[in-house]
Amino acid sequence: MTITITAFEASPDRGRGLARDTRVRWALEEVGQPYEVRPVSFRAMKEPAHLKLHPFGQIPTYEEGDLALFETGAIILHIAQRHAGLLPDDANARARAITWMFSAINTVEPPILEFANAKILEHDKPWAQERLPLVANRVRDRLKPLSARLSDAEWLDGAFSAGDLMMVHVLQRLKSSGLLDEYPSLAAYVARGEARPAYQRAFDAQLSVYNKSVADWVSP
Ligand SMILES: N[C@@H](CCC(=O)N[C@@H](CS)C(=O)NCC(=O)O)C(=O)O
Repeated sequence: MTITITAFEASPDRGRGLARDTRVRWALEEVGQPYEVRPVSFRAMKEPAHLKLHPFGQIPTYEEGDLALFETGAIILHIAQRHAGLLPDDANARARAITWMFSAINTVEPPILEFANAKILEHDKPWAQERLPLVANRVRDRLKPLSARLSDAEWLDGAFSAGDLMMVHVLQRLKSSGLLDEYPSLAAYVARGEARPAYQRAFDAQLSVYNKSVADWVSP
């Protein structure tokens, strides 16, 4: 059955792979499932056809036969439960890997998004310079224990899992800030994730959409 995901028609991060379709692409590459991509414009994301798939008017969405999903946590869990390669067979190890997925999106991602918003969307506010260090420290409050837990292990709990995939993608948003480099084991962890062939394929696929959108813009 064909899998179709949605992604930004024109990547706001200029192909750096931070948009969340990249984590879904990566999961599909890890389990060897082919997929199609339907690019959507910012305007189309807020129109009824897309809102039927995603009530908040965002990307990515996931369609497979008569199943339509939104939320990358749910999408990646669905992929990981149906195909081998992203969750261990042992029931307890599987539950722990799923715990890391939730931890990435519920505990680690929120302060990182708050930090990104403070830097990008709020930088010109009169209170921005006072607020930014507070928000940065909230990120450190997550990175420090995460780095202590990872220690010198390769992945968070044994073999690479959907938990690592989600955590690596969440941490990538910090790369340009310097915050990740304060925790060398986490920076190396992210680099290990990025070195996986499945990640490389996912990254290249999302980059080709960006390059195409630039080409269309230069020569319509
Ligand atoms: N919690 C959602 C977040 C989805 C999300 O924030 N998507 C962004 C792109 S990465 C988006 O569509 N932004 C445009 C908007 O919110 O209007 C998930 O994990 O799928």
